[in-house]
Parts: sequence; C-alpha cells; structure tokens
Amino acid sequence: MELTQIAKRLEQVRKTNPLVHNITNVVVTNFTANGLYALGASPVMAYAKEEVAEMAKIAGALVLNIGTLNPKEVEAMLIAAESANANDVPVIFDPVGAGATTFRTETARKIVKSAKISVVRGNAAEIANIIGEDWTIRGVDAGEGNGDVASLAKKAAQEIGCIVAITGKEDFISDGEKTYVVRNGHSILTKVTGTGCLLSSVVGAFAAVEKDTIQACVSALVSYGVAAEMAAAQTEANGPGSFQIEFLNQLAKVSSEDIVKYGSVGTLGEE
Ligand code: ATP
Ligand code: TZP
Ligand code: MG
Ligand code: MG
Repeated sequence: MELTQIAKRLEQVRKTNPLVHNITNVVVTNFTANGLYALGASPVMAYAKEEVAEMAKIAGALVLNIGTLNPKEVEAMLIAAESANANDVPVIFDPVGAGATTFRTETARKIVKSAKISVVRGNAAEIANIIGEDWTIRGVDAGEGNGDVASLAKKAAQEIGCIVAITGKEDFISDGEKTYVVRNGHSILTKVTGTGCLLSSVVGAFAAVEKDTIQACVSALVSYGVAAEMAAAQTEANGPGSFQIEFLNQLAKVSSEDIVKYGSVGTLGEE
C-alpha cells in the first residue's frame, strides 16, 4: 500500500470532517471525543434507543464499543447498527473484553452475527474469543496466546465475514485473503487507557471517507501509529500523562510528510 495514498486519506478526513457516531464505554468517552476532534473528525455520542437510529443515519460511520456494556446499551447498539446498515453507513465494532465474561462474549457474537460490520478492531484475545479460539484475556487487556496472530486475523475475517484488525506491538489487518502488517506505534500506548478504543473510532473516521474498507483501516492504523511515535519522542523524558496530551497534539499535527517518512506497512508474504 502506497504511503502517499495513506497520507491523502488522512488529508481527506481533515478536509471533510466526517461525523462519527460512537456508542462507547464510560472510561474513554472524553478521550475519544477529543481524539476525533484532534484528527479532524466530528464526534457524537448518542446512546438512547429512541434516537440512535436517526443519529446513525446521518453519520459517516457508527462505532460500537462494549467496554462497559449493559443490556439497554446493547439493545441500542443493535438498533443503531440496523439503521447504519440500511443507510450504507460503515459500522466498526470494538469487542472490548470479549472472552473475559460470558455476557461480553455472547454480546460480541450477537453483534457480529446480527449486524453487517465493516471492521472488527480488537486485541488478539478479544478476536480469538469471538470465533471460539482458545486465548486467555485479563480484563480488557490482551493476555497470553500461543497462536499466530496473522493467521488468527485471517481466520476471523473469513468466519465473521468482514475486515478484522488485530492490534498490539504489530497490527494485522485481514480481509480473509490478503493480510497487511503495520509496524507503527509505541509501547507507551499500553499505559494510557482508551488508546485502543480511540483507534477504533479513528478507523470509523477513515471508513467514512474511504469506501475501500481495508485501505481505510490500514490508513487509520498507520496514521495513528505515526502520531503516537512522534508524541512518544516529544515526551520521552516524562510519562504517560504527558504522552496522552501530546498524542492529541500529534493527531492534529501529523503531516503527509511524516506519514511517508515514518509509515511502516507491508503485505504478508510479499514484503
Ligand atoms: P489492549 O487492551 O490489549 O491494550 P487495545 O484495545 O488497547 O488492546 P491496542 O492493541 O493496545 O488496543 O492498540 C492500540 C494502539 O496501540 C495500536 O495503534 C497499536 O498498534 C498500539 N500498540 C499496542 N501495543 C503496542 C506495543 N507494544 N508497541 C507499539 N505499539 C503498540
Ligand atoms: N474497562 C472497561 S472499558 C476500559 C476499561 C479499562 C477501557 C479500555 O480501553 P482500551 O482502549 O481497550 O485500552
Ligand atoms: Mg492498549
Ligand atoms: Mg481495547
């Protein structure tokens, strides 16, 4: 994938300012809204079942996140997804903590089965648990697994029938045939809560401006990872608090030149 194309998609997000409807968790709501603003998108959070269909209809993308799920919210997510599907609005799903409790696992499976999802973005354990693979999870953090993450992404994409992005030190993005690997990012991202959740919403912003979903997804991950690397370099002497703030700055500042210079993306098997 051409880095110049990725940079163009980032510029497209900034130019068109897509509305991203998020039904997300209480931990990350504010960070997600600020991250989307920094990137150049427009966030909206709307959760009531009485309004989600209308909101999803006018959005550029719908992002569903089960981080602090409850039955009412799950009902609203299914209504929102139905409206998004009917109106050709891409739906991104972040299965936070799937595998940690039965309610989360069953809800995640119900969502991918009953709605047409464009991208599922999560850690390896969450994705593995959705498709019934054995992978331990600790709360909402990826636990230990012995499988090959690239193969897991491919298998999950085939079984769920959508793009699957498994993130971590390396990110694997698959449509069930082709698998990309993105090697941007920084380990300090694991010390700030919500960096995975915000990334899922950023995937939504890119999917709103790029119909080719796998291209949108890879572009989001590269842009996000490069911004994180720049923020980490700026705040090296400090800690995760300074990084969190600088990361918002860099989501706004990261340039086409930075993407072309620092972006790292390959296709498995033909690098
Ligand atoms: P988890 O709960 O397992 O942390 P998550 O939902 O927070 O999962 P991550 O996998 O942490 O999602 O992904 C968020 C971002 O952090 C991605 O851009 C990913 O590439 C990056 N990232 C995660 N771990 C590392 C790491 N060790 N080194 C570099 N980047 C990382
Ligand atoms: N608990 C429930 S949701 C949540 C926590 C800590 C946030 C998870 O965010 P992320 O982006 O997956 O680290
Ligand atoms: Mg993380
Ligand atoms: Mg997560």
